[in-house]
Formats: sequence, C-alpha cells, structure tokens
Amino acid sequence: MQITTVSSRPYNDQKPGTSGLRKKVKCFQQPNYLENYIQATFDCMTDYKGQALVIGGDGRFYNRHAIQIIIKIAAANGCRQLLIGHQGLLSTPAVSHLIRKYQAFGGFILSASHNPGGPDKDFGIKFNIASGSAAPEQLTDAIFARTLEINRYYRATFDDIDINTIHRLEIDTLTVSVIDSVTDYAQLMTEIFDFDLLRKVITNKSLSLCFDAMHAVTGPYAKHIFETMLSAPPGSVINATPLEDFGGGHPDPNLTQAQTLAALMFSPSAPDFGAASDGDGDRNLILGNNTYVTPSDSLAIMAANAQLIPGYHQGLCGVARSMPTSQAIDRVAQYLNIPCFETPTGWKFFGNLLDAKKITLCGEESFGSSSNHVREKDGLWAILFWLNLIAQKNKSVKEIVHEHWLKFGRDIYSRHDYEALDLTLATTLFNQLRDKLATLSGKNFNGYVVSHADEFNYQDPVDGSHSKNQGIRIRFTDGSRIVYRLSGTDTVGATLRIYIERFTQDTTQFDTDPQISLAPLIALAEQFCEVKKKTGLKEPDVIT
Ligand code: VG1
Ligand code: CO
Repeated sequence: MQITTVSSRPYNDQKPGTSGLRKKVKCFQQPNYLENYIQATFDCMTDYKGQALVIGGDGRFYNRHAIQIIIKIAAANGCRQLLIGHQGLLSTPAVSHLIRKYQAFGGFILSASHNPGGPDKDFGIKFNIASGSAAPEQLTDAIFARTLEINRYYRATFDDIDINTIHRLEIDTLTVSVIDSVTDYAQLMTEIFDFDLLRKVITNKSLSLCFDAMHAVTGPYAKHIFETMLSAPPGSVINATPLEDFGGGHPDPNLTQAQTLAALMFSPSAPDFGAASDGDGDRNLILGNNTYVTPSDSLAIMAANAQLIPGYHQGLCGVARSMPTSQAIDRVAQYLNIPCFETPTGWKFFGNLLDAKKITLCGEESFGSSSNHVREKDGLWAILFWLNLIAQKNKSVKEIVHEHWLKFGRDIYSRHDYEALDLTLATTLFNQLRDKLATLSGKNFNGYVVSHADEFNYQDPVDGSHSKNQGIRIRFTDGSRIVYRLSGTDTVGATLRIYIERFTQDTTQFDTDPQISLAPLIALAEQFCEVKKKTGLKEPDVIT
C-alpha cells in the first residue's frame, strides 16, 4: 500500500461543539478541511496502530465522499481493520455498540444529527473512543489545538471501496469489512426487551404503532425491527428510505418537524403508539393516541418502571439528567433511593458515570435517553422501552403518564428556542444576563422569589475534570426554574435556548397546556434576558 504525506494548511474554526464538529457542507468541501480534522484526531491518539475503527454516518449529503477520505487516512495511519456500515449507514447508537462489541479503538460518525442535509445544508463529524462514548472534552480540546497547527496528513493510495455491497476485502495487512448496518444492533435490542411479548401484542392487534424515520438513518433499522422481527403491518414505518436531504425537512423528532406523524397521532384514527427518531438515530419522540410525552417525563417514567423491562429487572444503580432537563427524574430517584446526577448538556458527560457504574439510565430534555447498553443516546431503544412498557402494563400511553403524575406530581416543562440570532447580539444578551445574576437572589418577581441564580459549572465526579459556563440557571423558592443556554450544535449565528419548569401536585392542572401554566415564568424569562425586546421577535422559532 502506497502512503503519501500530503502537505496542508490549518483552519482556525475546527472547534467541536456539544456533539462533534458541525459546519455547512460548503465549509467541509474546502481543500483538506475534513482531511485535517481526521489527521488531527489520529495525531491526538496513541494506541490505535493495528487496531479496528468503525466508520458510518446518517446518510446525508457528503457522507459517502467523507467515508472514502476517512478510509484512506485511517489506512495510512496504521489501522488494521475498518468496519464500515453498508451504504455508509450507521446510526450513532449502532456505532457506539459496534465499537464496544468488536473492541475497536474508536469510530467516526458522519452526522449533523437533527440539522438539515443537502449541498447547502449541514454536515458533521464526531469521534467516539474505545468505550463507545463520544470523545471527552479533554480530547476534543486537544484535537482542536492540533487543527490549529497541522501542516500535513497521511493518505493511502487505493481505489475507492465499494460500500454498496456487504463484503470483506484485504489490502496488504488492512482488512476492510462492509457490514450489515442493522444486525448487531437488532441483536442487542433482543437482549434487553421482551420481543416475544411485543410480537404477540402487535400480531393480535392489541397494540398498533406508527414510526416515522424522517428519511434518516433509522429507516432500515426500524423496518427490520418493527416490521420483520416484530411483525408490525407493512407501512407501520413511514419515511423509511434514507435520503441525502431527508426529503427537505429537518430530521428532528418533535411536533413541529414530524408533522405527518403528529397529524396522525392527534386524529380520530390514531394508533396506540407513535414515535420518531432524528437524523442519526439517537433521539426519540414518544406519542400515544392523542398524547404527547415530554422527553423529561419520558425519562422519569422509564426510570420509575425500569424493573418491568427484562434488561433492567434488577433495578437501576443510579440515574442522571442534563442540567436543563426537568427535575421529574430527581423525584423518581429519591423515591427509589438511588443517586441522581446533574451533568452539562451533551451526551459525552454521561460516559464516565456509565463506565464507573454510577448510573444505569440517563437522558436529556432534547428528546434523548439511553442506558448502559451503549455510550450514546439511543432513539429506537427508548421507543422499544415504551412499547415493552405498554405491553407489560397493558395500559395506554395516556394512562401511564397520568398514573405517573398522580404518584409523583407533574413537572410542567417547556423549551423555547430563538434560532439564527446575530452572534454579537446573542453574546451581549447572555453577558447582560450573567451580570444580573448576583443581584437576583432574594428578590420577589410577581410572587416568584429567586432562591439561587448562578452559572452552571460541573466537576466530573469520576475524573474530577471541570467544565465551566454550562448555562445560566435561576431557581425560585417553590422549586421552579428558568435556564438559559447558547446552543453548541448550530451552524448559523447563535441559538438561544430558554428552559422553563414548574412543579405541581394539583391534579386540576395536569391537563392544562404548559404554555398557559408556565405563562408567568415565561414572562419573567423575557424580563430577565429581553430577547424579544432586543430582537423585535414576537415568538420563539421552536417551542417543545
Ligand atoms: C443539542 C441538545 C443537546 C444534545 C445535542 C446533540 O445541543 O440541546 O441536549 O445533546 O443537541 O444532540 P445544543 O448545544 O444545540 O443545545 V444530537 O441528536 O444533535 O447528536
Ligand atoms: Co442526533
């Protein structure tokens, strides 16, 4: 195998965000842009020579091209085995699982997750380490530092690999395997959930379902798991073919983006269960017949009922949530007498807690949840969890949610996103808010008394590392909270996220629209940060 050293020039904007490096496709198409980043990753790793590497993506535009580049750089850097998803497709949780199962030293995931795809849209790359976890901050910081000085990369010379056929190929001492994207992952799911029970309730028609793959990576996974393995009627999986532009939409599983599914689930002909996943298959949207389950409630409900699922029948050792996620799971943890950890936003912060066996289950408000079976959030896992729960309890989604609120109370919750704001303006808004924090404590705002206002700084309980400035939180004496963050996954301007929550045990409020129940806090959130006043915007772009 001929190996060439190609000289290159550094770029100064390759700092990974919440979940890898995300940029416009056009940015990735600049000369050596992707090559630099891949080589910088190898330059920051030590024991990869002779090891295996997993490569796959969510099927968006540029995925196939990027895979061929990575193959050649990985070969030149001394990898001895490459595992590549058929057609270049691998979901994020599937990559995490493959790394662990085949003891690879890591994996590259080509995805910008829920961001739109296409020649003028977004692309992204994320590196996961040997535990299956996304690279921790120390490593992403080191990769970024390396990209600022890189002046060469290594490339092997051979023909492009045919990724459309499942096969195995030897090139000198390198083995390249194009593997079925679904088999290993589906096998893992059968080890956690009661597939016999699910097949029974689906075939005897006591449980009907619709899954929206949003033309993204979960299409082939869901077709195989729901329609082939669990015998759901053909057509139960919609938008099942992965497309390079996701059919023009945002592959973001929420009521705004998953419109076809939402319309069906809130109609008289709704099936019992509806769900969707995002571009790379790590998020989940859970719906019942005319019912929406907020991700924070979903997480709490899963934790409260975990022992009903075969994979968790021994109970949970602990749980964790990201800081802006509602406190519903805290109540469950207290009830179960297990620890509950609060981490910064982004799945990478759960990795150490899972590895150290401090937690079994964890999740985020942004439609993500998972367990110790992989080191990523896992959309289809959460969906199978809910299906298993419904089948086991023989109750509807609505009944399960109400039962939970009756027992634990309801954490009324909403997130408001203001997207593509001018970067300078957003930074100014945020800095002004930060400056106010010290003055808020003890003050009464229309009956809401601030008990604590600070910026979240995290110390990892396992390795002691610090992560600063992870969001502003304002807490009130009745337990209500307003949290502000600037997104770390956007590619245009800045996105301001405002998270609002309030707890109630008043059953008459259980069915009220959260936008109404939270109205006084939503008004306060604006009073503190003045995003509408300063931008002239009337409403958030997305409300979840
Ligand atoms: C968002 C979510 C965060 C999630 C991240 C990656 O980040 O808020 O909870 O972990 O996306 O999800 P941010 O920084 O934009 O708020 V995914 O499905 O894009 O890998
Ligand atoms: Co995702």
